[in-house]
Amino acid sequence: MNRTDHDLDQLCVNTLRFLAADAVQKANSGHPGTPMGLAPLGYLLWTQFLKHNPKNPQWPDRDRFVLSAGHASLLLYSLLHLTGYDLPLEELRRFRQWGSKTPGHPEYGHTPGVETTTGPLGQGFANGVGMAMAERFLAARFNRPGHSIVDHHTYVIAGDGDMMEGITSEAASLAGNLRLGKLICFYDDNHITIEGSTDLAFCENVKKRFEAYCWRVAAVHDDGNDLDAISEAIRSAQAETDRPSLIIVRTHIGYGSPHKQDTAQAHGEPLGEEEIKLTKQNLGWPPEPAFYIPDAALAHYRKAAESGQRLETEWQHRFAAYAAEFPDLAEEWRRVMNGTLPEGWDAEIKKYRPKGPMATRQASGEVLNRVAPALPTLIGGSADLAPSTNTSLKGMGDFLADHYNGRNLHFGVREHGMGGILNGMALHRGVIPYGGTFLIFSDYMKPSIRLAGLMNLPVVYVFTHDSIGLGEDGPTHQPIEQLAGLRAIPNLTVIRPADATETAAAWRLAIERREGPVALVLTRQKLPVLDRSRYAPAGLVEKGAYILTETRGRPAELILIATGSEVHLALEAAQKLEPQGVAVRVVSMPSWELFEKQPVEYRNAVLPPEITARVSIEAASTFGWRRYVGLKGDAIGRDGFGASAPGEVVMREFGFTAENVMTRVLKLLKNLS
Ligand SMILES: Cc1ncc(C[n+]2csc(CCOP(=O)(O)OP(=O)(O)O)c2C)c(N)n1
Repeated sequence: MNRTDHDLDQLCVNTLRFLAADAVQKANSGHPGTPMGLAPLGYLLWTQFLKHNPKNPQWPDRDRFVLSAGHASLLLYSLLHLTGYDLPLEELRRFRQWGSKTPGHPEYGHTPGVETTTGPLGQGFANGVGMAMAERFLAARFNRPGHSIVDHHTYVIAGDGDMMEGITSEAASLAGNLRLGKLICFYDDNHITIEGSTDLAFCENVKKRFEAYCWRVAAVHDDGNDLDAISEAIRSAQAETDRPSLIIVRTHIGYGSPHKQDTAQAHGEPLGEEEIKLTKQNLGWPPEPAFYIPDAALAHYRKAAESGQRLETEWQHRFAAYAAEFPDLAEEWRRVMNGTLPEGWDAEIKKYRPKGPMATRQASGEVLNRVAPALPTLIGGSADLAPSTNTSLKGMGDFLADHYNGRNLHFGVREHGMGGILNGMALHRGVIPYGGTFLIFSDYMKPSIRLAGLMNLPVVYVFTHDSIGLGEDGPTHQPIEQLAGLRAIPNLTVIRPADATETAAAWRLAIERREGPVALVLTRQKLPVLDRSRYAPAGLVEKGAYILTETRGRPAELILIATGSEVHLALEAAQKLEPQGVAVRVVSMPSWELFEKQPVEYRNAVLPPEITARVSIEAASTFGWRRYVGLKGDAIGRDGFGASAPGEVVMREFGFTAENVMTRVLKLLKNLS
């Protein structure tokens, strides 16, 4: 490298460093030190290796970049601005301010070029694994000899915090097993976290750990400034096709700061006006103005826009040649990348007639397998519970290292990893991802579910064994507060269908929902199939709640509101109440969220405000049911833990019997009269 190149490199690297330091200083909030340490890597990766087009952040075959250490957001924002994305410098000046495009942590859908929301450590790493899996699946499905239309890398930058979080271990272990050669992760090994040195809590050998996960591991020692060494490491990682790569880069947090480099102070607070001045002096940077971008540096960064345009144009030509030879596949590719569903995809749902009493998990498996042929990029699996969650796609092969076109994913016993990976797959686009486990273990993946909601991702969760009714496995496996917890997550639609027909309707809604995740909550135990010639149609699931049946000829004086398996209990209780002169309405309420979306007229028609005698029945925590039963109503549920015994016994012992419902109802009516 000659002198001029070196100077230009340093200019570009320091531009990044001081944009971060100045922006945090101006906001008086944020994390300056990590972008300063990572600046050389960020500069190299984004100007020489990352295949991206700043003028079209949506180009489908771009490399994906994930900043898992989301607190270092200014590294990403600065790179986006410098390389020519639609992120004006003014937005960096407004870092962390109301309405700016530069929120504290990167947010998907908010800032052009941000591929995922990161901040909760470890999630980004798992997203990267999911993106790399989606890439391999789509490559296997769509590429043809001589035509590679899906062929890109996924790059992740992760810090010590990411490495410490369990989700990273889960996702890394799976990525190694799947031999995801196009996944390249950088570990920002700066020895500092918030409380101080990593020695306080982290002595493990990350290199050996990742080698044990079947990754290729390389280390760049020095001080993270050796551009040649970093380049060499990236090139070798790109040449590796058989294993994911981890590149450990020893960096220094707050690089260049005379008093704060290598200290935890550089992690999460502004350097201070005086220290910034000293740091600029130290690195030969003019103290003024703040947010200084030398013309030569900007010009160099902006070359990314030109080369990106060229790369995309080349890809467009390749795609045109592909489309000429494989018009149907090309059409399908466009469709799946747009996230649109093929015409008539739901024909089999319409035809579905359940054969007899069955668990809703079984109905779910049947429906899933009926729609799968029409949705070639519907892929999913479970955290080692497929036989129980009924999530296997029969005859569609397993997604394995040497078989990336299989549609059955095996996440292993890694719920959290599965949650983060599903998000990454949805973020990649092109696939409809689903993942299953027992409802109780949704707790193990909550942080990822929350992020799916936050990012509006179309991910489907299949949560089975949905109540104490699961029986013998006992209280460790019997969900109580999980439904309430899931319902509290914004933008997650929870659907707990009452029978096979509602399950089919729920799957249709789950597949059609593009703007957020859906959790299907399903029974282990058999349930009767509601006779739709007697009751309202199952399609009404889309309203969230609907009148299933009511006493003929008299206005209802009492409403029983039930979900899932308890709908049958409500019907039984209603039958017993009618001869006693009580006019009952039974409302099936598979989804609170869908009901809340209905116009007030509809909601009032189903739950008329003047009928205050209301009883909810759900074999779970009653938390939240006051919303629908009101202060005068009653909520039948289970607020303590469950117990180990056959399901019917547990249900009976905890009061889920028609007799108990009757008793509670009659008591309520007496109190109200
Ligand atoms: C799941 C999660 N737990 C805690 C935090 C709070 N937090 C943000 S950064 C950080 C320390 C991370 O250390 P490291 O990855 O080494 O980052 P660096 O100090 O290099 O910036 C913590 C604990 C978080 N963002 N996410």
